[in-house]
This record gives sequence, structure tokens and C-alpha cells, in this order.
Amino acid sequence: MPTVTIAPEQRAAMKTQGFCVLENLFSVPEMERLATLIERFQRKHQEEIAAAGGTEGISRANEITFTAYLAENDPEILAFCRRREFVDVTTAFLGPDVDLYWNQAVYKMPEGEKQFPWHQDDAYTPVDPSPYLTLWLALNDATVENGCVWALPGSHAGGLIEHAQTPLGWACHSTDDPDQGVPIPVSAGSMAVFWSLTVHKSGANRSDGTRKAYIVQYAVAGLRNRATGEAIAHLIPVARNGGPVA
Ligand SMILES: O=C(O)CCC(=O)C(=O)O
Repeated sequence: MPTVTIAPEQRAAMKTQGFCVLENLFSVPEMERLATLIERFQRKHQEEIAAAGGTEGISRANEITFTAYLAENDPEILAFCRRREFVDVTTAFLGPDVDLYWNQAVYKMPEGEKQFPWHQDDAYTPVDPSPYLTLWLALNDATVENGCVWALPGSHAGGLIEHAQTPLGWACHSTDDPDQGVPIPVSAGSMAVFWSLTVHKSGANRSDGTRKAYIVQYAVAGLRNRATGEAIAHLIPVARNGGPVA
């Protein structure tokens, strides 16, 4: 039986604004357990970044870490990504056949003024079919103060726009205007849902603690690299014919 129903307003928001919020899908203890599993990998990653001189890709030691391939390396995290809640949410927006495309924890430490730039997820690796779905799950409360995500309403509608590569990541707009876009604060166990074409950023973390998110991205089954036409190699089947993959 489905565990999550998408309300008409949430469907409408995805269509017109490009994002919506799903509240309290998971409990705080479930998020604490997931964070414990993730942190074995995140701590190791942080050490590797420090050993490599402080940066690795867009990760920066003691500032922000992007720790990927978690479901691929931990059976409990993989089982989490295949839970009925994800099947229900992703099939509601993507149709009956869905794969897990990418998953990563993004830990944002207290880091002064650095924001994560405005971008579309499609800018990192353009794929077909597009857009896919990004589920930004809060492991602890994400607030404006500690660097929650922000989105530009309606920005998904114009296709992939031009991005420039910056040391902080791909960027399509400057973050100088503090009034641009809307913040999407979410409590632990809730998630911001947006399309891979929705322009989003995250704010600076001006709190004393680490803001912890697990970003899980799902796509219509059979995703291909748009540039090469090749099948994406590491897809994990999650839903077929509208139901979970056993
Ligand atoms: O969680 C964050 O701070 C930003 C992450 C993000 O926007 C992304 O991974 O696309």
C-alpha cells in the first residue's frame, strides 16, 4: 500500500514553481540512524580531502563535503533509498519505472559567508530524459541560519541555461542579491523536492553546528548521458510498474 500521497497543491507547485516540500516523511531517530551510517563515509572523506590539501572537487575540508556512492557501499542505506516512501514520491512525479541515479550527503559546516552557488543539477552532467528528480532530505533541521536550500520559482521551465565553472561549483547566477529566490527550510525527516532543472543554491552556514543533508536523485529508468548517448552505468532499479523492486 502507498505510504505517501502527493497533494494537488504539491503537484501544482512542482509544475509551476519547480519545487515543493514533503513534511515529516521520516522520524528524527530514523534520520539519526541514517546520519550515523553516512558519517562513517563522510569522516573518511573529510580526512582524504584534508590529506589532498584541503579540496577535492567541490568539497572543502571543514567547510562543505559532498560524499557520494553511499547506497552503493552500504546495504542499509541502499534499503533506505528503496523504501516505499521513495517509491511513492518518485513514481508520482516520474511515472511507473524509476531508477536511483545519484546519492550523496552534503555536510555544510559553520563556514562564514560562503554560499553554494545558484545552479541546475543538470549542469553537472546533462542527461536524457530530463528533468530528473532531486530529493533533498534533511538529516537535521535545515534553516536559513544554517544554510538551507533556496530555489528560484519557475526556473525549471526554461530548459538548461548557461553555467560557468567556479571554484565553488557550477554557477548560473551570482549569489550577491540576498533577495533573489525563496528559502526552503525543512525539519529533520522532511524534504525539499525539486526538478534537476530548478535553479537552486544553499545559503551560508552562520550557525554553530553542521547542517546535514542526504540528497537522493531519481530518474525515469534507463537514463543516458546526453553528450555521449551512453547508458549511465551505476543506475539502481527502485520502481517498476509503479511498485517497489523486490
Ligand atoms: O546542500 C547543499 O548545500 C547544496 C547542495 C546542492 O545544491 C546540490 O548538491 O545540488
